[in-house]
Amino acid sequence: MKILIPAVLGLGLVASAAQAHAVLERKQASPGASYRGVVQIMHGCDGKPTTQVSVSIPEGLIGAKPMPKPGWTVATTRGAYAKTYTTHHGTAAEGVKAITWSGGSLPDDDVDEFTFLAQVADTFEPGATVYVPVQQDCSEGGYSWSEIPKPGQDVHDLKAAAPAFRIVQAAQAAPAKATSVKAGDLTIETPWLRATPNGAKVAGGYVRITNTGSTPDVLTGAAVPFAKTGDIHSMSMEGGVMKMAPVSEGLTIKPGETVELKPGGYHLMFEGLTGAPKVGETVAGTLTFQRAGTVPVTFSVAPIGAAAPGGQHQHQH
Ligand SMILES: [Cu+2]
Repeated sequence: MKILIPAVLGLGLVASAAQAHAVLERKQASPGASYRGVVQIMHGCDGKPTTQVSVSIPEGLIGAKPMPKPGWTVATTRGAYAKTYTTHHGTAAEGVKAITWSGGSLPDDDVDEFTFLAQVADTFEPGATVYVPVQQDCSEGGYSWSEIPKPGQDVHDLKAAAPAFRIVQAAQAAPAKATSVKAGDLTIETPWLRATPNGAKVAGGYVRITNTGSTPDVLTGAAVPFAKTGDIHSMSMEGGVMKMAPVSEGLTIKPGETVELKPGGYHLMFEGLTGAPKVGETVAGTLTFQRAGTVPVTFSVAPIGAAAPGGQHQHQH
């Protein structure tokens, strides 16, 4: 966290808020993903070396584990979570709530890192900030970097703000598995679906199709195991409202042309859902063309509402 305000420096004043000595190196994590918490200790206490660093693991960071550190003794405190979480390995109702590294000596002028790993609960909403309070003790004195801004309060007004990171949509962090298929003259790239909440009635599917031949082909439908039907829809603005309509004649891919089905445009519309695709899964399905016939494809599943299948551009394989 940068606390210094250039305007204040311009006036030749010393910023009055203490500059944070404890910061998290990684500023973002995604719901359900793992988080590598790297606490950086930037200074000691008024010239005195840091001798102990204690990290409070906030609610929602599950299964925290410290990384051992040469020259330091690590200890953990376990406790019950506020709720039971679903993790990669089952469920967790309790775990490490605090980690303390002690017995070392980090000179005032040096910087060092104290690292833990944890899983981020999938109940966090993108945009949320997660605070990780840190107690820094020195051979003399110490700091409690544990203040958390109240609603409406500016974090820069705090004297000793807790280190923090932000929750971001998984699509920005998790690369999707890209699959490319050739069917006759067609190249079918990056089929993907949007995850749907349980109980959803429809799911959107997207894909990029290039016709490298000399004859047009027509995409007429699609199928996945969790939907009764798969049709092609168009999307257009009508009087300021997005309207979807079935494209009953199918979507023509002319020779030399690339057609991209994507959010806000042409898309596959799966209806009569009997299941819900989950982020990170792959779904075996088919696309049906007038000439190329029924072509097996593997859809990757991006987060609910994602605009693209993954953070990286998908055309490299
Ligand atoms: Cu639709």
